Amino acid sequence: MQPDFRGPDFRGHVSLTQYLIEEQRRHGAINADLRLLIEVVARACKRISIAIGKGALGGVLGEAGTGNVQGEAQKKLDVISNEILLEANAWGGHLAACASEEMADPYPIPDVYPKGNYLLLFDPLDGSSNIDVNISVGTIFSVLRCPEGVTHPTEKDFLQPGTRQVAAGYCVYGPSTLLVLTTGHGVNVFTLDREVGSFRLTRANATIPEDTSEFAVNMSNQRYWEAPMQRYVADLLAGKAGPRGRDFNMRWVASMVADVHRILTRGGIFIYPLDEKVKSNGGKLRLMYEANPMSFIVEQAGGAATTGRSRILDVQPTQLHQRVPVFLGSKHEVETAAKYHTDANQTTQV
Ligand code: P6P
Repeated sequence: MQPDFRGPDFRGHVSLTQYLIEEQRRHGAINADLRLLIEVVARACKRISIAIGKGALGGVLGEAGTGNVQGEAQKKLDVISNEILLEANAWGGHLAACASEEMADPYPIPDVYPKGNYLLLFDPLDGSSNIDVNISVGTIFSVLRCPEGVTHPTEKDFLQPGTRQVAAGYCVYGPSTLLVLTTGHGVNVFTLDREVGSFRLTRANATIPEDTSEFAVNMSNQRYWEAPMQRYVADLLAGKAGPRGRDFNMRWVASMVADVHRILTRGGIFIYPLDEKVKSNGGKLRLMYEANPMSFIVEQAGGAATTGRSRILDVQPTQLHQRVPVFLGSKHEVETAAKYHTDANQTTQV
């Protein structure tokens, strides 16, 4: 009987490589190319973690003096992280192209290298506005299959709904550096062992509690929210005396990776709703390399993820950098928040 590396006996002793080989050999869940892709991304995240860890001593803090396709000023580490991921993934022969929050167009694998069957999308450094104040940030990635027969993918080849993801993950650069990964068979958490330089399995089959008393939202946007969101949060804030019958706590790191990891660890609901400020853009968070990978992970951990009106993973993308409203986390709480919106829709339709 082959060992089950997800068992409690193996916690902390199983490397990411051993785990991925087990997934390939025993479960047939991944193939050699996808295993290589995940290992290459993990190695790139290790390099990003080292760069971040140097902080002021590495001369990597502050603005890069450039802007990205989102119209945001880039931090030096945004650019460095993006370059690390592009360079790491160029030569392995596992990818056809990459797409990044930091680049307007997809990045085709140079013709000098062999091409593979996967498309990699990433936010190289999510929450980078927190870098200069030493708060946790992260890398988010999503993996799609390249359409059959396409050797030079363009934007339209990336426009696949989140249900087509074959893998997704994030690396959170916090007090410890953690890699959180799903290949569609649950969610596993790996901690970077800096002395050895490898990720070790530290939490197998992570699940999100179905109920919570903790919500994450940027309250300073309250005056811009739609009516259902106003009502939902007002009921949370009313606490024990209100319709929810219990008190709620609030957290907002302004780093999606950090907020989502807290929710993966102890439950909660993360919300970036449609509001008057972001309505013209369709929302704040990007679908392809923020909402979709995080939704895949959250659903694989037993949680839920919706735009408030529909399942995020079902959204058919129309643009590479399109944005969506996001409600994700503890299943029952996400369903409750969504009901405020669907009830409002029915009322307005009457
Ligand atoms: P706000 C970071 O820029 C980000 O994309 C997410 O990581 C984070 O949840 C959100 O934006 C924070 O937005 O409007 O609170 O600064």
